[in-house]
Amino acid sequence: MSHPKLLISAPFFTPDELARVEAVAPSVLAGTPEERAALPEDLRAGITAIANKGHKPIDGAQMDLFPNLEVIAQFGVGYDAIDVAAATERGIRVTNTPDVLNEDVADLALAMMLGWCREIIKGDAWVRDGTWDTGESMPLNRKMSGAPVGIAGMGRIGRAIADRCAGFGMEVHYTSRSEKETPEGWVYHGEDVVAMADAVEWLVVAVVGGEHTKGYVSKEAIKALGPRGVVINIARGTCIDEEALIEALETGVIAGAGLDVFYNEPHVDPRLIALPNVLLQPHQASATVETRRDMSLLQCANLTAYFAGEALLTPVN
Ligand code: 8YV
Repeated sequence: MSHPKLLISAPFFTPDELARVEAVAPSVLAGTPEERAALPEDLRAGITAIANKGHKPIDGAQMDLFPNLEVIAQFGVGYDAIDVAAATERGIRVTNTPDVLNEDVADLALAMMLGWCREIIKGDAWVRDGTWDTGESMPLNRKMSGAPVGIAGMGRIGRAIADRCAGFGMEVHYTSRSEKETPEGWVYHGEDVVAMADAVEWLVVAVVGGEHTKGYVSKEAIKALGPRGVVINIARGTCIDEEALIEALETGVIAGAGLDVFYNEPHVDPRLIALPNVLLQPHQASATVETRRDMSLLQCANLTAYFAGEALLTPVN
């Protein structure tokens, strides 16, 4: 057997994805830091690339287990699990899988918005459990079209969400490091998420994860959103002050939330699970067959380019 050059660092790959990564180069699977540390030293020395998936951290110490490591290819647009500064210091390149998931992530944001305000899960139960059949009508719910929405983070995913919201006749506000070219009437709030929250009913979080956006949607921003406010998060759990969010949801400071990501996922805070005004999803925004295939293809294309000595397709550093 040829010496492995590629470390598959996470056990989360589906059989299809795994087969695709394994086909790139001779590989070895070591899902936990302990498993990686237990690999024989000469095997570790042969590893030049890591295929990573999921949100378990790869820090400098993990990188140092592989003295000849040159590239880490992340499955996902977010690379907050990887200490990119530590990688750069060591001359290790990092790649991700941007763009191919924009549409799906934006679709799920809108699905959560509509699902929350039109109470689609409750409506389904109303039919299934026979309540409707008794002649009882479901209580009226809330209109989404035309309402003001604030998108925190106008990157590629934020833009795809904003375009969809505009399609629903919503008044679009956004925060971003720089002002973007947008259709007329979209309101730019700089990076001031509190000012934006004050102006909208819906707050959709689409900022990049990582240390610099930790708690970006702060207690003040949540409070500014007000009693009709609904927070939607398809970014990272860390981007919101989750304690402040839970308190605001429990006390009616805001109306509700639709959450696909959490601070300590997959362990969701039981207080969120107990709340009827929260719509919960299992971090599935990019999880369609089509998009996960495209993410996998892009991750493998980066690894293939690396092993062929060609330019990386979507480098991060
Ligand atoms: C995936 C994601 O759930 O792309 C991202 O950053 O969070 C999601 O698309 C994740 O990458 C799967 O590991």
